[in-house]
Amino acid sequence: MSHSVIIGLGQTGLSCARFLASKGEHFAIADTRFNPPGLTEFELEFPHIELWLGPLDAGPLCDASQLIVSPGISISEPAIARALDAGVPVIGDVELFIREVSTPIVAITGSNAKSTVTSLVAHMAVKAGIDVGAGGNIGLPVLDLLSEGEKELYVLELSSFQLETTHSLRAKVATILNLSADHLDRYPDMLEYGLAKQRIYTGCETAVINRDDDATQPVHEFKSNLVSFGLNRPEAGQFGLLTWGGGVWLAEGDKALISVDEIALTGRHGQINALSALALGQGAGLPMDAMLAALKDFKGLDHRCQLIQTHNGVRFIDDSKGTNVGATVAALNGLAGEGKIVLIAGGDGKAAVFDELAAPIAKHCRGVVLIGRDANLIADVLSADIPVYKVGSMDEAVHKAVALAQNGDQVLLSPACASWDMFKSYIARGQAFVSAVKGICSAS
Ligand code: UMA
Ligand code: ADP
Repeated sequence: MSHSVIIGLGQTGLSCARFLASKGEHFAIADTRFNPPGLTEFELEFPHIELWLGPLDAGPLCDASQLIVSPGISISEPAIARALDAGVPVIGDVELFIREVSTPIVAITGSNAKSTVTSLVAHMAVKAGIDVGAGGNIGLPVLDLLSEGEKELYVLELSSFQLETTHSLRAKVATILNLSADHLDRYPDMLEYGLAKQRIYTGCETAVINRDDDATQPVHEFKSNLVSFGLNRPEAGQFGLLTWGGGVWLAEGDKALISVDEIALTGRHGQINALSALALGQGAGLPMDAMLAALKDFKGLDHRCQLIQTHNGVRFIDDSKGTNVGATVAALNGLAGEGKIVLIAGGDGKAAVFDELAAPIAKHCRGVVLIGRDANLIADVLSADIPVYKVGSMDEAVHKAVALAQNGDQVLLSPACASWDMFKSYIARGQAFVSAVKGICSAS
């Protein structure tokens, strides 16, 4: 009998199991972990479905009619690669989703700013009175969106891992927001990582590219519309910044749309994120007045350059979602102001090279406090002129940062690393920072 094998029993695997069960399809499920996070829920809901835990066995995978692989496990895993070689189709949850819906899709990838821009475009659609669903890598498996019935528009955040197993995406509008080193523990090099992201443009009606980042341009033959965003003055039909009436404005061509002082997102990277969302929203057919209204009240998401508190003239900023070098560079450049920055960084670097941190740290930082597994790798690239301290916990890191900071400075948690060596997630790491900050501020 034809049957699928789902690989991975996390959020994605569970959503795939529920979807296949709702269709009355046969399937089995496998996870390399002996105690995957979805186990208890799965056993309760699907007591009679075959479940294989521990190292993957190529035999049953080669006998499957298709493999539905979760993003957390690589398709180059030997047992999956054997099945692929044997001609077994390998897909993911996003492929199942797009085969199921006919609604227009806004598809968003990039190394950074995906969740912010996904949420902002969805917020723009809500302002326009459109019934919109947002999901994907942002934390809600796409198949879970189906429980609310088909929407008028989907805004999907797609990771390179999800794109690798997606074959028939035909987005109304698609973007690679930016490309910088990440997940090099999963890809042999930047080329392969970038090619996985390029899959977002497959069959799209409009591609939105970043003028300041060539790696966001489609590399394969491309005949659809191309719209760009960037921080310079835009050509006709493109999005950018222009100076008008003594102020700086977000603009489309030579048309000033909204003053940067009126948008709720802050910093240079806030402006670029607003511009990319305008380009995407326009590609999806959203009215400009609703998009501009959304920019006025969308303040950004938690743990992304989020102001926690100001105490004794020092601003404390939680950018725990700064999980790669590109994000931390953007945060440092975007937040730089009159005072200096005391940076708290470090964690699991996912095989990254940290050299690009050196210049913005030399320019903007008063000192750096390092935590986590790859603290020494970061310390090694920093100029000898910058005071660097290595500590063992978030509490110690915040104490040290407070001791270094002066009136007018910012204490910024932007680790340039994943959190997994010390915390359950970037959220737990951000919460640890916030509670340390609150503790210190209330005590002094
Ligand atoms: N794993 C195994 N064996 C398996 C399957 C998974 O060891 O057989 C491990 C992997 O090390 C992986 C972890 O389990 O790190 C989770 O993998 P999963 O595929 O079960 O993850 P889900 O719970 O389904 O969550 C996934 C995305 N996780 C990953 O891509 C690692 C979530 O993105 C996403 O929100 C969710 O699907 C819904 O779409 C998280 C993420 O970290 C936030 N994404 C990366 C990023 O943003 O940088 C790409
Ligand atoms: P993603 O979902 O891609 O991880 P988020 O919206 O969660 O993106 O933001 C992650 C981090 O990226 C933020 O915490 C911030 O440090 C950084 N960031 C925000 N905007 C940009 C940008 N336009 N370019 C580069 N980095 C950015």
